[in-house]
Amino acid sequence: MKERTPLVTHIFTADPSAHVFGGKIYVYPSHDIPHDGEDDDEGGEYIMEDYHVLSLDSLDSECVDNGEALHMRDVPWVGRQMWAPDCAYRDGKYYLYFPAKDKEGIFRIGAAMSGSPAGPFIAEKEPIRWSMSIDPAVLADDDGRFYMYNGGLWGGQLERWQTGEYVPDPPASDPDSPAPGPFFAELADNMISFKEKPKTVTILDENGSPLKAGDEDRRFFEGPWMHKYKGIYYLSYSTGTTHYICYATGTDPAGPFTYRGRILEPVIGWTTHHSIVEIDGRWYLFYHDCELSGGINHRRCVKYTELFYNDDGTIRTIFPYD
Ligand code: FUB
Repeated sequence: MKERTPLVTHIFTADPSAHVFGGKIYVYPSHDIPHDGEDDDEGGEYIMEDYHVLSLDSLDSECVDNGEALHMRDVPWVGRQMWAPDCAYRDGKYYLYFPAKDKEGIFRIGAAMSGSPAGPFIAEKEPIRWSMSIDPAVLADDDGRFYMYNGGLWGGQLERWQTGEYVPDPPASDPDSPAPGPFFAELADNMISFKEKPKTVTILDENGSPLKAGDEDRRFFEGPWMHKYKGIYYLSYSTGTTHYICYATGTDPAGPFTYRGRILEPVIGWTTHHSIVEIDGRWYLFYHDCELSGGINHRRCVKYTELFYNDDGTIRTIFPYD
């Protein structure tokens, strides 16, 4: 596959979570459905109903669409909008984590299981207890523990959980107040439940103060991803309204993390969403844009490009069309 070109063109794909399982590359994207409806601030245009797992033997090979891996018709609790998923492997089983609105219109995270990284996956009948909001990403840490990071503002409903309870119409946040962070929870040994209620992760500025809600160039919006490089935890995420992929680093998986910079400048389209994975000793960014559809926000395509670290552990900013 060529860098910075769509991995597949026969369907629209977004939100790629990439992993190496058994020496092969697997990409878990959302599957955008074309329609003629309007965009809105709640993400109503993202009406996805199923997942297809993509795979590549290596970055030089063609990308294979392994077909439908899970459909909302087979998940009893789901009402609509199956958004950005991720996958984790433990003890011979693959676990797909996915956000969707339940029948009441509240985003929850579901889990589904398979013996194959390409699926098909069998979903649990209920969402994960205490789960809320969108965009799960799971880190398999070196010590055998698994952590989920997730959340998203606006259509992702993160503002609605700031009291710990679901509030359908929360007051607008003060731009000088600390920005809502993503949720963090350790997965239990069964991989389909949390050990305890998710906590909020804090992202600090260079002075050790929490990033503010009005700091739209740097604060968390959606699409968290966690990877480890040379023993340091790298939390990366989209800034949404300003369309950057940024990152923050820390020494504890639960945070706090300190803002370090930008990984990806804005792409064609409103959303930006990514994952970072090591393949054969080099590091890659998987991301999406709307190039394939000529800029239609809900018709996206997933791509990859190499990512480079500086000697001090900072990441070189990627300009996607240079
Ligand atoms: O794909 C639907 C939503 O758009 C995702 O959950 C967000 O991260 C954004 O990419």
